[in-house]
Amino acid sequence: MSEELERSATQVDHEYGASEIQVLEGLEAVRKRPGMYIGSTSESGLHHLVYEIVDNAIDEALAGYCDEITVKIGEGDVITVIDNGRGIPVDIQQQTGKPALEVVFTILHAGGKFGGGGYKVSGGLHGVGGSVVNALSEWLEVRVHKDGKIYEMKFSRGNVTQPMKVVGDTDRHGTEVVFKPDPEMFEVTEYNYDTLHTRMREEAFLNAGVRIITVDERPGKEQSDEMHYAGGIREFVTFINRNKTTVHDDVIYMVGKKEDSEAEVAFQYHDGYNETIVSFANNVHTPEGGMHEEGFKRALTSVLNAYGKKMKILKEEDKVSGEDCREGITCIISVKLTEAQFEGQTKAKLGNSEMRTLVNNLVSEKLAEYLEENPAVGRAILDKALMANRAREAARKARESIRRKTALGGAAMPDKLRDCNEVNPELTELYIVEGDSAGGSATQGRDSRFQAILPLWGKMLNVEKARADKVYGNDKLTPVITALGAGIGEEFDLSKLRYHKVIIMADADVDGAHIRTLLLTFFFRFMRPLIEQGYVYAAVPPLYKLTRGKTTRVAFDDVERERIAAELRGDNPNAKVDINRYKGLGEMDPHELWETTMDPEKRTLKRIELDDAVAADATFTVLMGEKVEPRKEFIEQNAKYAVNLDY
Ligand code: 1YM
Repeated sequence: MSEELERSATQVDHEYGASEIQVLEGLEAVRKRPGMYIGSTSESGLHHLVYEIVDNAIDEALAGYCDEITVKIGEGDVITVIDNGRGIPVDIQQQTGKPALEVVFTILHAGGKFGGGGYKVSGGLHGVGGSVVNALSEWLEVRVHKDGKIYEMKFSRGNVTQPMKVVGDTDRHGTEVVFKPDPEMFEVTEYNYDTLHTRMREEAFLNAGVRIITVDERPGKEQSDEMHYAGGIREFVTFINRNKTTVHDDVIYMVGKKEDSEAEVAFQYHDGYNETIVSFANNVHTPEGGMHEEGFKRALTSVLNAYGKKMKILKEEDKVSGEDCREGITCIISVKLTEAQFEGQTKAKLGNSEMRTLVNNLVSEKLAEYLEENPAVGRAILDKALMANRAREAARKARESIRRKTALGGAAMPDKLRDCNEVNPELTELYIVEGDSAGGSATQGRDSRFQAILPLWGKMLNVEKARADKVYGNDKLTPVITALGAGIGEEFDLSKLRYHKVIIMADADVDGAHIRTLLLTFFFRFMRPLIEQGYVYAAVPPLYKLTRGKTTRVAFDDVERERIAAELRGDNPNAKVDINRYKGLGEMDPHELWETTMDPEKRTLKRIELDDAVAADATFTVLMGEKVEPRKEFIEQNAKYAVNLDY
């Protein structure tokens, strides 16, 4: 059955103007395998529905007909997207004998982002997502304001429930799409305003001049924002650097075209050490980089070396490496092209080699010019690259000494590590535990066949304020690096990782949150794939212990505490139930710790997810960086989530 469906879906994909039956089967295929079309049916898929509709409005903006888009979450998590473009065409289409509007929302077009076929490009396959969103909505309504009339059409789960009709007069133009995601299709149906807002802000940065308005109308959650950046990706860089101390005032910006393609680059250095390069192709984020990033990196390195020599900042035999040139850079690269090829494991890497040439030529030419005209900026950037070069040399030596120590001693694991017996990393877990006493309980309570324990003690290094060589040589971090076995920084190699679950176990209080944040910052800056691949977890210890007579239970939050207290009392409202708050992990005996926090059958683990590297970068900068004011602000704003500060 499903094979048959797939075949008919493919047919609809390729034969535009399919029959009624095929239309239904096409949308049925979307409902059968929604993940193929929107990635997943989790929260991310739910939000993806909105992006598909917004993409159509953005395409209209790129075509030059629309400059305002509103995205609204209404009561019951109903989504409304409105633009002021030309309005989707309503005239009857030759091949199908139906209004174009109906075709847009009922025929599965080629080029779905997750299915086979090509990718959508601006000016190309217009409106591909409309039918997918329609198929996955309990209901969807569309109203088109065009040529003085309002045209309306309604659907339910992809089926027409009201054919297109004129419902009134208008003096505006544009498209309004309102839909309610089908609860039968999604694991969750509640929208997250911040998620939509962050994505819409990105769209506003990438499409200079387009005004995007986000509104949350749900009772108790009312808020709205208007985003409009005349400066486009320049303002994106300023935004990312907003809490950092910059090395020069200007954001360096360049744009160039060749035939149908366009490339835009904006960057600025700050006084930190990490590099943030965020690239896009046709407004689609390419987290794995690709040709456009390569072109930028090559050009940056060669221009800075040439300029350094010319200005005698670098000696003739000296050279700064690519990494040196990118230390502390915040850079946005955005290319637009007609036939984008996405490659890599997650289709998140741009494969078009002509983009390498385009960006390389653009940056080579324009950056050299810019540095000639702005020698103070040139000097500041080269000084920074030279400093990076020296530190990298020191770091390399420190790293080598770590490697030597590890190699010489064979399995020279840290003294404090209590390793497990199993050696297959897919089956093993490392608990990183705060404090020696909790470490002791964990060591006694664990299942030593597959659980290893590494206690941490003393003051942990804040890597956000330290240079790489200090990090490599740090006596608190070295045991972590050695125990994990996968190296660090540029040499980090996931295939050598000794445990596929790295579990941070810290107290459920502010100090615990601090330790957790310090460790996560370290992983994020120096072992990012560890987080990206989902290997890092936080253990969730209980907050309360409740005792009645010989019965003991634990609770993880206040609501659960009340529920369990009531259960323990049973029919006897006067029964005495002792409630104790755990002050820390160290208070639990080994058995309790195993039962509540370590037993895979019973424990709760939170996987640390990296949805958005830009947002995570900002959070770590604010929490762990130099500036005090933004940190205070962040903590005040997030005080009520204090325990979850780092997720
Ligand atoms: C809230 C969502 O879909 N806007 C939108 C979509 C289209 C047009 C304008 C449009 C495109 C063209 C001509 C064209 C679409 N049209 C089609 C199709 N907003 C939203 N605004 N006139 C209007 O591409 O030539 C698909 S999307 F295929 F019918 F032309």
